[in-house]
Amino acid sequence: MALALAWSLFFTSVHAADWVLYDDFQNNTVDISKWVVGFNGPLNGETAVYEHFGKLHLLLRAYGNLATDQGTTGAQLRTDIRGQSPRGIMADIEIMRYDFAVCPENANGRVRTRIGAMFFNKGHQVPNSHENDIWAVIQLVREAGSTDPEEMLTAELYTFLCGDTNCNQGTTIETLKLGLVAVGQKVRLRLEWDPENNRIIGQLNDNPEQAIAYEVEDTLPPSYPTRTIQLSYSVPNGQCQERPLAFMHSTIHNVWVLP
Ligand SMILES: [Ca+2]
Ligand SMILES: [Ca+2]
Ligand SMILES: [Ca+2]
Repeated sequence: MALALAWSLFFTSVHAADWVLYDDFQNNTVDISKWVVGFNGPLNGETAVYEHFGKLHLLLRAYGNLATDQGTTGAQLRTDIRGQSPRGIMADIEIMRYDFAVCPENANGRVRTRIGAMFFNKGHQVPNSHENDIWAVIQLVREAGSTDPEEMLTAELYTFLCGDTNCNQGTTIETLKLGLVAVGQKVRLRLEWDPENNRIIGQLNDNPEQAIAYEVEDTLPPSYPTRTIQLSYSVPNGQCQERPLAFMHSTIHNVWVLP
């Protein structure tokens, strides 16, 4: 027992020494020398990004498209790390609230807050395209059809081989469940690229770390070296009694990078 404690203290201190605090959101202003804020996709609704008393708030409320009964509508609110390409991102995140309204016959969609990175390209870069970039993510996600208890989100690590310009299409390499997280529970997410051992590491709080191994080349940089924190949704189109809706409000308390 004493030995186990000593080891855990040892690893905690090594861990803390390597990671560098990137932002703790202390001055009520989003620092544009550190972050590029953007929005991808249509916005049928409202969105907000603001810093308030030590936290970055991300909020998105969006509705399905009434013009069609087919498919889903999705978009993402993104805060990208500006001008550097760390090989890890770690963040303290709390989901304040989420909400869904979907039609029973088309209960598709999800809301999620995620940290993600394009760490490398597998070897055939395409100009002005994410094709062949490897997209690695830890997300706190609620699926519209989830049978989990209310107010619970799944924390999962996944890696994806991008197959088109914006990485909308591609191939999932692997998805690993890291655990369940409650609304209002502040958690620490750690995403790290380990090129020496050909793997992407994910960790939730102090749980044992998990990793997705890959077998592709990892010596080329990605086309766009993205490091990002995002809130994104997809919601079914069409109309039933209640118009389909997705909502999430998240707070990011602190962000660290592994240079
Ligand atoms: Ca600030
Ligand atoms: Ca903070
Ligand atoms: Ca390697």
